[in-house]
Amino acid sequence: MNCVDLEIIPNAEGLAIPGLTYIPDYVNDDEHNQLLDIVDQQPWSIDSIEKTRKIQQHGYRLDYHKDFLVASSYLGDLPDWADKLATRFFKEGLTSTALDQVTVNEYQPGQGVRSHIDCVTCFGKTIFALSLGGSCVMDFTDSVTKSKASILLSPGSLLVLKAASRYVWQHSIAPRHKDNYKGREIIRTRRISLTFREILFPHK
Ligand SMILES: O=C(O)CCC(=O)C(=O)O
Repeated sequence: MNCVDLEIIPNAEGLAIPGLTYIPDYVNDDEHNQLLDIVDQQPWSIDSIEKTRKIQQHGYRLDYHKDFLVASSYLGDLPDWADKLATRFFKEGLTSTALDQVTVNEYQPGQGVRSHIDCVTCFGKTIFALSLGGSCVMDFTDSVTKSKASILLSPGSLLVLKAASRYVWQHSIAPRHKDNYKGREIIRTRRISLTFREILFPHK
């Protein structure tokens, strides 16, 4: 079992964002559909930053003020489906630390997420996002050089952010109904992302 963090891997699109790994079809169609079914059987709440998007939280409940985590409360062990994925990430060497928080994000067409770097003092060095449902373009901006890059997140894909892609590059999803990607128009449909993080002390 390889539990060592992966070195920088050029993603499939050849993006020059150090530390970004994009794995298309990380889950197969059956796993994808099962995950969507499970998520859709759980209650939703409203996220505390954007105030419009629906979320579900597992492991820890997180409350933010602006970008900063102001409170967390332990909710219990991750549910089976999340624990299985977190264990798989660990076994495959995608993370060397245990992930203990999962946020499920729902994006209806027209919804997005503002440009941000995940709170550095609140979360560990690797951030995961597994995409389900519709595709969308995620935009990246280097906080220092202001260079920009975009990546298409397809259903079943896994995005792993570490190193500069986690600490230097901001990521965002524009609130729009369709994306243009490499000359292709992609109509947004409901997208769900499963984000996995490690909560750092003293935030837990
Ligand atoms: O929807 C995603 O894939 C990313 C979500 C995100 O950036 C976040 O929850 O901080």
